[in-house]
Amino acid sequence: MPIIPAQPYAFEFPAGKLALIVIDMQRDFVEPGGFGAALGNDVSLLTAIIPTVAELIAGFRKAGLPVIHTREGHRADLSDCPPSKRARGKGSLTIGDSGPMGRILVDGEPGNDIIPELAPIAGEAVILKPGKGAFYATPLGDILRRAGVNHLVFAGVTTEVCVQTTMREANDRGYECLLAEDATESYFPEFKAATLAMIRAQGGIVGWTTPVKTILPHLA
Ligand code: TIU
Repeated sequence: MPIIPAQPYAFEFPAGKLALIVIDMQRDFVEPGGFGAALGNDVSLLTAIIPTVAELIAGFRKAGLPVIHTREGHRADLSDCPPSKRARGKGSLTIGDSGPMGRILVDGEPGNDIIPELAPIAGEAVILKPGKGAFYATPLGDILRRAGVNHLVFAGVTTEVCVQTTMREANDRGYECLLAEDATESYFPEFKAATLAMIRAQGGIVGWTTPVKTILPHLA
C-alpha cells in the first residue's frame, strides 16, 4: 500500500486505485465578472493556486490515474437551479443574467468553462453539477464505481463551499478523502484555515490534508 504522509496521520491507498477530483476551477469563480464576483467576492486570491493545481493534475496524468473535473453550472432554462439559489445574495447580477463572460453560471457560456491553464484532456470526465456537492444530481458515483476507486484526492475552489461539501458527501458514501492543502483556496483565508482544521480534527472526521509536493512522489 502506498502511504502519503498527511495530517492527522498517514493516508494509505491501494496501488493504482486513487483518483483526483478537481472542483470548479472555472472562470466563473476565478475571473472577474463571474458568479464568485457576482456574490461580492474578490476573486484575485484564487488565481494563485493555478500552478499548484496544474502540478497535481500533471502528476496524476503521468501516473495514469484518473483525473475528474467538475463545473458548477445550470441548464440554460435554469430548470435545475432552485429559485432560492438564484435569489441568494440580492446582487445586481445573479445566476442566468448576462455578465461580461456570458450568462452567469450557465452551462455552455464562456464564463462557465474550466480555466484554460487547467483544461481537461481527452478521456477525463467533466461533471456538470448544479449544487455545491459533486455527487448531488450527477453521475460521479457511477464513474468512480466503474473505475473501482475508493480513495480520492481533492483540489479546487472554494475550500469551505464546494470542496468541503463534496468531501462530506464522499464520506457518507464510504470514500477516503485527502485534500491537497495548497491546491485549494477560498475567498476568505480564515475559512480555508478553519476548513483544513475541521477536516482533520477528531482523528480525520472528514479526511486527511497534505501539500501537493508530499502527494506527488507517491503516485507512480
Ligand atoms: N461562493 C463560493 O465560495 N463557492 C461557490 O459558490 N461554489 C464553489 O465553491 N464552487
